[in-house]
Amino acid sequence: MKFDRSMVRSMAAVMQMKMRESMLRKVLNKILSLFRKKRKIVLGIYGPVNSGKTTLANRISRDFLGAELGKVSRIPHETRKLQHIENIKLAIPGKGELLLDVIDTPGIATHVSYRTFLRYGLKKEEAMTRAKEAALGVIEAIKSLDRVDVALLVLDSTKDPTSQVNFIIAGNLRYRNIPYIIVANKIDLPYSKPKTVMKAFSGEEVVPISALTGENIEELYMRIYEVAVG
Ligand SMILES: Nc1nc2c(ncn2[C@@H]2O[C@H](COP(=O)(O)OP(=O)(O)OP(=O)(O)O)[C@@H](O)[C@H]2O)c(=O)[nH]1
Ligand SMILES: [Mg+2]
Repeated sequence: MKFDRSMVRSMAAVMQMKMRESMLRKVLNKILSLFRKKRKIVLGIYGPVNSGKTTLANRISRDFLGAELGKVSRIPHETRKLQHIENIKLAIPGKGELLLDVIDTPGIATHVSYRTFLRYGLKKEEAMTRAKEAALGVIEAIKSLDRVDVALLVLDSTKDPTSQVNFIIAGNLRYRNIPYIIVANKIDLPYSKPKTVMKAFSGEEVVPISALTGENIEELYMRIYEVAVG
């Protein structure tokens, strides 16, 4: 078969067009991937008192920034103000990156009494101040829901998950359409029952972890990424 000049010219034009198209596609994909891979969200950590929220926030902070954030204590209502960790870069191999601003919130309780703190050896005055701050902390935690994109509901998997407070928090998150993951924490303890948490919240996403030892934490990071980015 013979090619005349006009055929060669039009073939060259088609090839040039295809090359331009492919370059354009590459550039577009690059721009789209920037949007896809560089999302930023606010991740709120919620839950009842003593479930391990600050321990988890500290683990996230240590894993990504190399420094801890807040004080952990066996005395309830240790966190009484919001604590922020900013610009955590969550990179999931083969998937992309997600920037996180993390908020560790005060434990939510339906009943706060200074008498609880007396049992932990606090003096009456200290206990009363702590109770007042704890009650304000609960309000702060609930108010912070307004600026959260994804939430972790951290539960102590050694305790009965069907408490009023757990259902109130989950109900609030659902009502506000905030996607959330239930974290069944403290699985390092022998009497931990993550399956009981799964049963109580059947049909919901539950990730068992130990914030203290780091067990299964990578799975949680992956799920945060998937819930945020889809
Ligand atoms: N064994 C075990 N203990 C944990 C774990 N996570 C937290 N704890 C312990 O549980 C207690 C409460 O932990 P915090 O991280 O202060 O809990 P919190 O939910 O932030 O508590 P508040 O701020 O008071 O609401 C501390 O004694 C922690 O060491 C865990 O994964 N395993
Ligand atoms: Mg705390």
